[in-house]
Amino acid sequence: MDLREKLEEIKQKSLKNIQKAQDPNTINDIRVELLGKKGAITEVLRGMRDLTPEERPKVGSFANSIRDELNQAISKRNEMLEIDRTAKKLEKETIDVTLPGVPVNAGQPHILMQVIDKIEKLFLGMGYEIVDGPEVEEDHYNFEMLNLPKDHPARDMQDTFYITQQILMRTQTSPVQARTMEVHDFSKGPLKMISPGKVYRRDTDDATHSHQFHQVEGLVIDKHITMADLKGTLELVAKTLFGKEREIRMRPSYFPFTEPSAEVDVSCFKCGGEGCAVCKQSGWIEVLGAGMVHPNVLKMAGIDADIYGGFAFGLGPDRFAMLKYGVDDIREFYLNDIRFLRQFSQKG
Ligand code: 2U9
Repeated sequence: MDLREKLEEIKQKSLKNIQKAQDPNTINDIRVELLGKKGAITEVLRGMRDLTPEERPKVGSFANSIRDELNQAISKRNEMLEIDRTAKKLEKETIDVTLPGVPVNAGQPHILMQVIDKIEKLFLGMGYEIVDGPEVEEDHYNFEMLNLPKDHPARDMQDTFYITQQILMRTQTSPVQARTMEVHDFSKGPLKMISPGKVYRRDTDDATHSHQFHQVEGLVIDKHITMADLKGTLELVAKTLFGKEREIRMRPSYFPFTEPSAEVDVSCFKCGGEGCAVCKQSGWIEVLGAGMVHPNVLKMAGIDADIYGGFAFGLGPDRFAMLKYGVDDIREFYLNDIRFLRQFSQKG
C-alpha cells in the first residue's frame, strides 16, 4: 500500500470515528492519535523520507490537505457537540411560565389600623400633630385634669381598671391631650393634635362592648376658635370616612370636659338619609362626640381661658369599622381569626 492509500484509509477511518465521538475528550484523543507526535499521520509523513524527490512534495501536499480536512472535521464535530449540549441544557432548564406560582402570604394592616391610618392622614394634612401617651396612666391626667374630680358623678359613667388608687388603665385618650396642653408653648402657635390609641373599660365583653377598644381624640386650642371650626372639621372626618355625600348634624349632649357638648350624627351612608336597617330608619347614625373645651380644663392646664379657647372631639375606630363594614360583633376585631381579617385586604 503506498502512502497515499494509507493516508486515504486513515482519513476514512478517522472521519467515521470523529462522527461517532460523543464528547470533546474522545475527539481530543482522536486528534492526538492522528496528529500528535506519535500520531498516525505524523508516522506516515515520516515514511516520506523513502520517497523520490519528485514524489515527496506531491505526497506532502496530499498529507497536508488530509490533515486540514481532519482538523476541520474535528472542529465541526466539536461545534456540533457543543450545540447539542446547549440544546440539552436549555431543554432541562426550561421553565413553564404558565405554571401557577407559589402564593406569597403578604400581611396587611389590621382593619382597625387601616381606619386609624386614614384618620391620621386626614389630620396630618390639616397640620395636626399625632401624639402618643401612656396606657397605664395617672388618675390625675385621666380624670382630674379633665374636670372629673373624685366625687364627680360622671366617674360612674365608666368603670375603670385601677392598678393602685392613683394609677389606672386609661379609659380615654384625653390624658394625652391634657399632658400636651400642660407643656405646649402657645407663643409658638396653636395646639392642634390627635391622639389615637387603646383605651380600657371594666366592661363585660359582649357583641357591643369590649374591655379594650380604640379611640381617636382631637384637640385644637388657639385664640378665636368657634363651634363653626369644630363643625367644619367633623364634616371633613365624616366625608373622608363615609363618603363625600355625607352631612353631619349636632345634637346637644353632656361631657364634663366640654361645654357646650354635642353628639354628632352622620347621614346614613347606606340609604343616604331615607331610612334603612343600618340607621334604624332615622336616616342618621351617631358616630362622634365633641364640644368646646371646658374653661376649667384650660385653667387646670395653666392656659388663660379668657384669651384661649378650643374644641375637642372623640371617635371610636371600632364603631366606625363596625358600621362601615357591617361587623356585628366588636369581639371579631380582637379574636384575630385570619379568615375574618383577610376580608379587609387592601389589595382588591
Ligand atoms: C381634653 C379636652 C376635651 C374629647 C372628647 C368626646 C367628646 C367623646 C367618645 C366618642 C366615642 C369616646 O370613642 S368614644 O367612646 N368621645 O364623645 N371626647 S369630646 O374631649 C377632650 C379631650 C381632651 C383636654
